[in-house]
Amino acid sequence: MPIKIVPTVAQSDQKPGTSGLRKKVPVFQQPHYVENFIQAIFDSIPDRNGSTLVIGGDGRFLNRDVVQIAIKMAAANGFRRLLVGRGGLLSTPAASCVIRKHKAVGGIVLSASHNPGGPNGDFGIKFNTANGGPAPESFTAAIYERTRTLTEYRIAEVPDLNLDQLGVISIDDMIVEVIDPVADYAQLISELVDFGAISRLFASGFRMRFDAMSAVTGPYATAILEGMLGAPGGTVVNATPLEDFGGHHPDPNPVHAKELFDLMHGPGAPDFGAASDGDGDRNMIVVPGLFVTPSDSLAILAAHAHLAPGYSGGLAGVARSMPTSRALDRVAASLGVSSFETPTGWKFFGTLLDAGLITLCGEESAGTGSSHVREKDGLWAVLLWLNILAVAGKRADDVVREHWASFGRDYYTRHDYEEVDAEAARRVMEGLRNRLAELPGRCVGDLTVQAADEFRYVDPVDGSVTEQQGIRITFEEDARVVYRLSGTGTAGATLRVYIERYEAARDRHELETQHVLASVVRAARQLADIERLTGRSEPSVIT
Ligand code: VG1
Ligand code: CO
Repeated sequence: MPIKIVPTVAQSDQKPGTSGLRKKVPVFQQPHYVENFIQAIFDSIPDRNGSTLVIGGDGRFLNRDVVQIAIKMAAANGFRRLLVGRGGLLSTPAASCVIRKHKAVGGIVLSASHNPGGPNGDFGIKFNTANGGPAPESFTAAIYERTRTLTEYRIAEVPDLNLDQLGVISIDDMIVEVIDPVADYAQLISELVDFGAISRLFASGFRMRFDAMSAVTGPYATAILEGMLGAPGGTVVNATPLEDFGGHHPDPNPVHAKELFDLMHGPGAPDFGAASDGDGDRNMIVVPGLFVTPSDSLAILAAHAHLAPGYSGGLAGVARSMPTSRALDRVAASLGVSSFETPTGWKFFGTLLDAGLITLCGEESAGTGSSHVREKDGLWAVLLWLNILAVAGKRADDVVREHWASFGRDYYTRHDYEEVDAEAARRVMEGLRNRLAELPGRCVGDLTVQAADEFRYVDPVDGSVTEQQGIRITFEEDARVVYRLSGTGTAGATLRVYIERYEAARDRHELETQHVLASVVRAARQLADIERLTGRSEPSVIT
C-alpha cells in the first residue's frame, strides 16, 4: 500500500472545546484542515500501533468524506483494525458502546451534535478514549499542542471504500469492518431495561411519539421501539438521517422540537413524547401537558432507576454538571448516596464512572446517562422512562407530579445570548468575576445575594483541577443564577445564563415557569449588566 507523507502548515485555531473541535463546514473544507486535526489526534495516542479504532458520525454534511479520510489516515498510522458504522453512521452513545465492547484504543466521532448541518452548517471532530468517553482535558490539550506544531500527515493512497455494505475490507494488513451501527448498542440496552415490560406496555395500547429530528437516532429508535418492542409503525417520526437535518436545528428542546411540544400539549396527545439530537446523545421528555426539564428528568430517573433490571441493585452515586438544577441532590440525599457536581461537559463524568463512584449522571442541556457507556445517551433515557412507566403502572404526568410532591419543584430556565461579540461576552464574565467579593448581602429587587463564587473543579478521583467553570450566585430566597460562556459555539460567543428557584409548597407546583422565575431573571440581567455590555435586551433562545 503506498503511503503518502504530505507536508502541511500547522493551524492555530484547532483548540477542542466542550465537546471536540466544532467549526463551520467551510472551515473544515480548507486544504489539509481535517487531515491536520486527525494527524494530531493520532500523534497523541501513544499505543496506537496494532490497535483497534472506531470511526463513525451523525451523518451530517461532510461525514462521509471525513470518514474516508480518517480510514486512509488510520491505515498509514499503524492501526490494525477499524470498526466503522455502515454508511459512516454511529450515534455518539453507540460509538462509546462499540469502543468499550471491542476494546478499541478509542474512536473518532464526527458530529456537531445539536448544531445545524449542511454546506453552511456546522461540523465537528471528537476523539473518545479507550473507556468510550470524550478525551479528558489533558488529552485534548495534547491534541491542541500537536496541531500547532505538526508539519506533515500520513495517508494511504487507496480508493474510497464502499461503506454501505456490511463486511470486512482489507487495506494491506489493516482490516476495516463495516458494522451494523445499531446491533451492539441494542444488545447492551436490552440488558439494562426490561424489554418484556415495555413490549407489554405497547401491547396494552400505550402510545408515544419519538421525534428523531432527521438525525442519527432514527435508525436506532425505529429498530428498538418499533422493531424490538412492538410500538406501532409511525411511532418514530423524522426517522431518516439527513445531511442537513431537513434544514432544522436537531436540538431537542421546546423551541426546536416545537411540533412535538405542541402535540403533547394538545387534546390528542399520546401518552409520552420524546426527541433526540443530531448525534443521539441528548433527549427531550414531554408528557401530556408538561415539558419535563432535563434536570427534573434526571432526578426522576435517579429516583426510579431501581425499577429497571440494570439498576435493581441501586445506585452507587450520582453526578450532575454544576449548572444543572439541584433536584438530583434532593433524590441523592433521600437515597443516601453521594451527589457530585462537575463542570459542564460529559468528559468530567468519566473518572467518576470509571472509579465506580456514580451510576447515573446528567446535564441541564438534555443529557442523561449511566455507567453503561461513557457518553450521554438519549434513547437510553427514553427507554428507562418507558421501563419505569411500565413497571410502576403510572401515567407519565402523574410520575412528574408525584415527584414534585415528594421533593418540591426546582423551577428552571436557561437564557442563551447567542453570537454575542466575543469581547463583550468576556467583559460580562470579567465584570462579575471582579465583583464576587462585594455581592453577598446585596439586595437585587426582592432578592438578597447569599453567596457568589466562580466554580473551580478538583476531580475527586485524579485530583486534576479545572478553573473558571462558571460564576454562580445564590440568593437567600432559594434561588440561583449561573453564568458561563459556551464552549461549543462556532460564531462569536454564546453567553448562557442558568436560572432556577426552588418551591417546596405543594400548592405552588403548577405555576408558569417564566412567571415564577421573573424576579430572578431580572436580577440575573441586572447583576451582570447584560444589556449595557452586549447590547441585548432579550436572550436569543429561552429553554
Ligand atoms: C453544551 C452544553 C453541555 C454539553 C455540550 C455538548 O456545551 O451546555 O452541557 O455537554 O454542549 O453536548 P456548551 O459549552 O455550549 O454550553 V452535545 O449534545 O454537543 O455532544
Ligand atoms: Co449531542
